[in-house]
This record gives sequence, structure tokens and C-alpha cells, in this order.
Amino acid sequence: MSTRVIEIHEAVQGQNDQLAARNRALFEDAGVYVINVMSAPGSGKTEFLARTLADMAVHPSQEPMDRRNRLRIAVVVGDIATDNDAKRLGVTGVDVVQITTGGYCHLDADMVAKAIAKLDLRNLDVLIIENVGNMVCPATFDLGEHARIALISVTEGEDKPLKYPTLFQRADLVVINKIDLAEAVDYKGYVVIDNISRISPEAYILEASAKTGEGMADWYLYLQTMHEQHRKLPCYV
Ligand SMILES: Nc1nc2c(ncn2[C@@H]2O[C@H](COP(=O)(O)OP(=O)(O)OP(=O)(O)O)[C@@H](O)[C@H]2O)c(=O)[nH]1
Ligand SMILES: [Mg+2]
Repeated sequence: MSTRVIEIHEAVQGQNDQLAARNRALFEDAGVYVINVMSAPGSGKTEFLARTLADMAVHPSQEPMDRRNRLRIAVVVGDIATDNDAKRLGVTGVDVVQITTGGYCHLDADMVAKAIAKLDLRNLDVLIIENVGNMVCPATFDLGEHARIALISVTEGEDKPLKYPTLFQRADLVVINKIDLAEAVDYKGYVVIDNISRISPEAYILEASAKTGEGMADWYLYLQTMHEQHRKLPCYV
């Protein structure tokens, strides 16, 4: 019985990997840089993205010379239920596609394929995918993204990177959010940063507050740098 469960799991992962590769080829063809944002429920993914869009996004119709340092960004957002996050992000004026998974605790490549069919990828610089709030399930599903961001907030406890390693192991960037609440929860930054580094020695780590804007400039620099580097890479797909 247990062997059968493993076979099903592998079949699901194999099928997902194929669809993710197809998504990645579409992204490469369109020249769009894609980021998968993951965290526990309530760490602040939507708040973080709402501020990012307000500060960094420009409408695709804007002429290149008027875009300054801004990027043409769209968002795909996944939740088990409700379109609350799409509504919150939609007020910024960017294109947002909501996926409601109807019970599944993560996005998969097929859901993303259906969502991106609603977007004009060629008119975008960056696509950000907000995954379903969950520290376990989303981490093992490739969506075709180029980079992964894991969020953790100061209120969650310093040991979470050790308890939920998969989310952090595969992250390119870890954002420690809600730094404005650090004092109230006696946040020990050096412990969290050390724990993240143990699990993911290569990941960049930033402290930020999506609420106050503290530390967000570092993230914007990271985003611009990664997008620029990706734009210059030869396309192998
Ligand atoms: N003080 C403070 N509150 C924050 C910050 N970021 C988010 N919040 C609050 O935390 C709560 C949850 O934030 P969301 O952005 O909805 O979190 P989420 O990760 O998108 O949640 P799910 O989509 O449900 O997984 C909201 O009340 C936010 O206003 C922050 O940097 N500081
Ligand atoms: Mg959200």
C-alpha cells in the first residue's frame, strides 16, 4: 500500500515537471522573468507584493522612455478560496489573475499554465506568482519559475527555517518580513539569519517591512538586478 502511494506521488511530480518545463519555455520565449513567492499563511506575501507593485510597477502601455526604473509586472495569485488577494493587488492597476485551488494547498504547473493564458506575457518584464499560504506543499512543485522567494515574518519564531527546511532550501531569496514588529516579539535576527543560512547557504537574506517600507529598497535592487541579468542571458530553451 505504501509503495503505491509513492508511485502516485512520483507520477504526479513527473507530470508537473513536464508542464513546468513547458511554462518555462513560454516564459523564455516571451522574455519574462518569473518569481514564485511562498510562505506560511499571513507572513505578508500580498502586502509585500502590493507595496512592490505600487513602488515598482508600470503599466505595459507606458512608453519605454517613460518607464524610468520601473518594470512591467503582472501577478498570478493562488488561494484555496476567495479572490481577496486579487482584489487587494488589483487596485494597483496591474493585471492580476486569481487561481482558487478549491482545497489544494499549493499551485501546480497546470494551474499556472491556465492562468498565464489570460496574460499577454510578451508585454511583461516580470511575472510574480503568489503561491498558496503554506510552508510545506508549495515548495516541492516547480511552476516554471526562474527564482523562488521564501517569506518568513518575525512573529513566526526563529526556529521555522529548521522545522520547515524545504521551503528555505530551494529559495534564492529569503525575506524576513514585519521587521517593524521586531521589538514587540523580541525578534532575534542573528538566530533567524543563522538558521536560514544553515539550511540555505546560498540564499540572499533581507529584512523588511511591507507595512512601513523599511528594507524594501534592497528587494527592489535585487529584483532589478535579477531581471537585468536574465534579460542578458542567451536563451537555451
Ligand atoms: N506590522 C506588519 N504587518 C504586516 C506586514 N506585512 C503584512 N502585514 C499584515 O499581516 C497580515 C497578513 O498579511 P497578508 O499580506 O495577507 O499575508 P499573506 O502571506 O498574503 O497571507 P495568505 O495569502 O493568506 O497566505 C495582514 O494584516 C497584513 O496587513 C508588515 O511588514 N508589518
Ligand atoms: Mg496573500
